[in-house]
Amino acid sequence: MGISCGLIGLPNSGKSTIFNALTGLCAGAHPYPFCTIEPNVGASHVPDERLKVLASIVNPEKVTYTSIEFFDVAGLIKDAHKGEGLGNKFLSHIRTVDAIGHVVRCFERGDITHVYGTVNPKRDIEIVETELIISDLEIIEERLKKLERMLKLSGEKQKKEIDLLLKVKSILESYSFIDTSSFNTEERSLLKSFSLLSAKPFFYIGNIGEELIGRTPIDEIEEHAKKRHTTVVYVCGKLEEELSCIPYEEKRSFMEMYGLEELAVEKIVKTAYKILDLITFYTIVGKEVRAWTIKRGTTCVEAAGKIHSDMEKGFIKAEVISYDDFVKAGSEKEARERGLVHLEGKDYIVKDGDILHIRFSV
Ligand SMILES: Nc1nc2c(ncn2[C@@H]2O[C@H](COP(=O)(O)OP(=O)(O)OP(=O)(O)O)[C@@H](O)[C@H]2O)c(=O)[nH]1
Ligand SMILES: [Mg+2]
Repeated sequence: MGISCGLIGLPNSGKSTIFNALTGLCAGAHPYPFCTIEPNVGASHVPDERLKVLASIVNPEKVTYTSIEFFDVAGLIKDAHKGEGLGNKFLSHIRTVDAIGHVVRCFERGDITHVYGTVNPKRDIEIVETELIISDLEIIEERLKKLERMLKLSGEKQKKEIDLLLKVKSILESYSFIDTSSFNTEERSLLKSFSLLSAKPFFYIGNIGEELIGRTPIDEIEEHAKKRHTTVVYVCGKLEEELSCIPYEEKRSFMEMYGLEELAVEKIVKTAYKILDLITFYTIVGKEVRAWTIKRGTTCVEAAGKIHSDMEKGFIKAEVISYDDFVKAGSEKEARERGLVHLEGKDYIVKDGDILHIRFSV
């Protein structure tokens, strides 16, 4: 199972266009605000050059990429929490995603309405982030009201939760996001239950016009991203949407023509992996070569559990070959003969690119 990413931003910032580019789907993307009402959901393969190389060596019947799911929701505008535009209730559709991509309109096009008249990334980011924060504050305030009623009847546990929520509330009221690493494990798990958008890893997606390809970064977004300790990816949504509809070989020559080194899906997936601190391991079993996504720091037995719960329960050892060693050796047999396969126990921390063969017994 892969990861999920929600796309947010002002109306007409290009969320659905980018969603289409990422998933190859055809969600409505038109030059009028509030085109998207119901959320669009779609998935994309996680582009993986190493998996391709492994497949070319092993020649399996099946190659299984890991996937990333994208959610495209309605546009947020100022005072959405008071019901402006489509309101803010639709944000519930992205409360369970792993990461958020905030689409910021940087392309100039007079015929595509900007709800505030001009292209102004800094102002737009602040409007959207204010609404996210207010939406989270609504959840916190509602919970606080409930807890305060309960406190009259009971005790300590509620008191702890109230203290935590008051702390989070004051962070949000200062227009900051929640850095979950500053809370202890118990607080983090409690916080997780509220699915706060402002506590999720996020990044900005600068949606640029063709004339800006190769002419980024854009200072005002970069400055804001630095303040928020995150990163910016620049894509030309419209061009990427068109590229997603053409065959692979032709795509590469168009990319060259436009001076694009990577596709939006490659940039966005890479960024999502980075901010979520994810790595990939591989399995070569029978006729299948497969990629798996895990959090950096995952142990071998936990990784085995990703493949199958029986492998976790009955874990004995794992045979591990690094991707580089496998490619150098040219085959699993040769890698074994050269002594490049090492046997690891359940506490071994899986490294990016490891090829695992789990020995288990149930
Ligand atoms: N020129 C240009 N047009 C774009 C770009 N990205 C999106 N558009 C156009 O902008 C319009 C709005 O794009 P959408 O993708 O529908 O925007 P949205 O953010 O999903 O809008 P809502 O669903 O209304 O919130 C469409 O006509 C797109 O074709 C871009 O990079 N360049
Ligand atoms: Mg849309």
